[in-house]
Amino acid sequence: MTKRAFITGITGQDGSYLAELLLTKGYEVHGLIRRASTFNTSRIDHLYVDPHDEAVRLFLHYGDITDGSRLVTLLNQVAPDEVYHLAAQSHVRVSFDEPEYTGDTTGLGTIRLLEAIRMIGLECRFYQASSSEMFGAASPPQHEETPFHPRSPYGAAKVYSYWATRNYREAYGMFAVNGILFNHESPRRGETFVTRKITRAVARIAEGLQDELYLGNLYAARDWGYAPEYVEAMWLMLQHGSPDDYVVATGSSHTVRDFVAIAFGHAGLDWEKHVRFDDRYLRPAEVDSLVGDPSRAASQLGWRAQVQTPELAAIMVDADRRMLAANGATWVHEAWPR
Ligand code: NDP
Ligand code: GDR
Repeated sequence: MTKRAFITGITGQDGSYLAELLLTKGYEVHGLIRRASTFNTSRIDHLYVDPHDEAVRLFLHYGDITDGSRLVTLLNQVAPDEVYHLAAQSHVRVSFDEPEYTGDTTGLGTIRLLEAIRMIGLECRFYQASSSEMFGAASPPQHEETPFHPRSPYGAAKVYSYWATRNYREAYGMFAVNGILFNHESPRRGETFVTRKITRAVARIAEGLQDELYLGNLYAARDWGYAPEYVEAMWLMLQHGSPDDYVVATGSSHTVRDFVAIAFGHAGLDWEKHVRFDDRYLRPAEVDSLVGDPSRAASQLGWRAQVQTPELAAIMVDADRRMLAANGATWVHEAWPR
């Protein structure tokens, strides 16, 4: 029997890698996409097959995580075996500007989806994209039992979604899991997250198209891994015998300054000649240090990060340089598992 998956956030970084992985595994994949006045499917265009083709296994449906009745009709129609809930307003700095909207999408969106599943009596496994931002000010290393102390409206909304997921598991016996993923990046990372902002700038500076890069806090430490590996962990959680919550991380951390030095160094550039400070990129409250302890994922799922942060920075710089050389017109669809 072909398994059927439903992915919210399929047009994002993780959604695109997850769709790729599930199609490779023979799944029929259904994705929720937002209607926009411009195309927003550039990360998944390479997976698209004409719907008139008999071999088609990827289906896209308009909808929005703020529209509960649409989630009910859509889930009823698709009847998936596995639901991966990745859609969110995912930018921490932006969540301070748009706290109510972030609560509506990143927080309430999850309960809308869980409630839609419950209302129609759908027998499916549910994955919630929880985040290391829930730990916030808690001291590293952080693991599944570390108490949450979110430092942003985004982090607070993710804590709400985490507990909603656990509550539906405990209250209704749903196979619902939280993947508590630490930062993961790739050539498909959104351009306003710090790693991609840095690697794009490195590519442009190396070509003489730009001279300066403005950043905020260089001293925050993050546990940065490689996104294609992290979507594999999502899938493994839903194949496990029983539902549980898992930290997914590399187990080591670097500061933003380290990442800058590695990325510039990889292109033969001296970062101190190009990087400038701009306080507009500071946050009202910062998360100083995140380092995940992925022991549970290793022992129960057999999952371990392969790519560490220095190699990740090199992968991203190389990809951005290639994309720039190709006129920045397309995404680089690097072959899995690299
Ligand atoms: P992205 O920001 O790249 O993608 C977010 C996705 O959510 C996009 O497909 C976006 O659609 C969609 N979306 C946003 N708002 C809505 C809405 N109202 N209705 C429907 N869809 C919506 O995020 P990532 O791929 O990096 O992350 C995936 C998930 O994992 C997110 O929930 C994020 O918070 C979480 N996470 C990410 C981590 C990371 O390091 N990447 C770490 C831990 C958790 P559109 O393309 O139209 O904007
Ligand atoms: P984060 O990622 O907030 O960890 O959330 P981001 O890349 O935005 O910031 C990481 C750190 O870099 C510092 N920083 C800057 N950040 C941005 N975006 N732009 C800058 O110019 C800049 N200068 C310094 C930040 O202050 C911060 O300390 C990401 C998102 O993907 C979330 O959705 C996810 O849940 C978490 O990772 C885990």
